[in-house]
Amino acid sequence: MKQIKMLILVWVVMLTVVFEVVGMRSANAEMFYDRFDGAAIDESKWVVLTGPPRFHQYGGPFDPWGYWETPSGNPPYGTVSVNNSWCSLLNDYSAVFPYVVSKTNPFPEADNFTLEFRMKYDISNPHGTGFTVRYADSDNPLTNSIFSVWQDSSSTFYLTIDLFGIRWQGALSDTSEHIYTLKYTDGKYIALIDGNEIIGPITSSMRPNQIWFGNPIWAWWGWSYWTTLSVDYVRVEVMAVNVNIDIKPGSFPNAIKLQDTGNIPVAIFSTSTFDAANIDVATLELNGAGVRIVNGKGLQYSFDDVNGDGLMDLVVHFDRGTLELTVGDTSATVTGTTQDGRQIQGTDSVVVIE
Ligand SMILES: [Ca+2]
Ligand SMILES: [Ca+2]
Ligand SMILES: [Ca+2]
Repeated sequence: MKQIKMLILVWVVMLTVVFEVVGMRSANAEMFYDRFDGAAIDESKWVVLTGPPRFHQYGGPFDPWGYWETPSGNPPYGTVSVNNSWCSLLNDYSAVFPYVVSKTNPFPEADNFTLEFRMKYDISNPHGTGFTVRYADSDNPLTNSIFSVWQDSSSTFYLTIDLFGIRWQGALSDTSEHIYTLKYTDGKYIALIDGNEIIGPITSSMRPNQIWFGNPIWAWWGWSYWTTLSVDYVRVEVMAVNVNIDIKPGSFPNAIKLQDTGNIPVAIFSTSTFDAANIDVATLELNGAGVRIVNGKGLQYSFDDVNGDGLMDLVVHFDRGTLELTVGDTSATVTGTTQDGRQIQGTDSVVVIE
């Protein structure tokens, strides 16, 4: 009998676990953000490269292989300036253009992320420039490209977005502002322009560790005018790790009566890849409600194997005083961070009554 009860309990717990509800309150964390709103580019975030060496592509344009050398022609190779909260890269007739590289890795090493930036091309010319996201494991700036936006007005390229070699082509000489987005979710990349998905999903375990924009090459095959570009902002957000939760462990539906005064217990489950013991309990919130603190006893939580899978789960008691649920809401979300700073979130269904 006890075993049957346990099985029913496990079944109910499984039924009530809801994975990743789209459009829920988000626990995403900003990891890198530059709005370019100072008097000059922020050199704590970017390395500005307006001099040698430059990358000499063996075969000329579009050859990813080559070597670094000092080009003929005197630096600086154009200017990098900040005006009206846009960072602009500019040159004129020559074979070398400035470029800007992220100073440290702007991307997370483990979690899902979203990169978003607003950029516009000011002029489109035969020598192309762009914005590139790559895994930099060598000196070659053109290999290990994950995502790039590129434009030139030679016969080959228009506005081009490239995700692992899959290309989307836009208009010739596009000088409109666009928001470009790269999302990495559970091993899959997608690319978006102005919110519309245009490439992907593409599965890859390769993670970027560098951004550059401008152009690092020496166009040794011919002097010409450059495509110029401006960037309004660059933002990288770390997406929260989805965890499995059970509001009112073992009971369903999860009725929340607003007139009640008691705590709301929530189980946060451990899995083979997530240990609930790593959660920083003080950071947890359930739709505005914090973990209950009892005078002299501190935060109200305990560890228990709620679903009987052999892994200890965290059971927290939320203080409903500041709960922001209203009648008609159908789900509630726990957010918080782990002790090593990863964002977590988990969602379960609720029935909210007066
Ligand atoms: Ca800006
Ligand atoms: Ca429940
Ligand atoms: Ca468990």
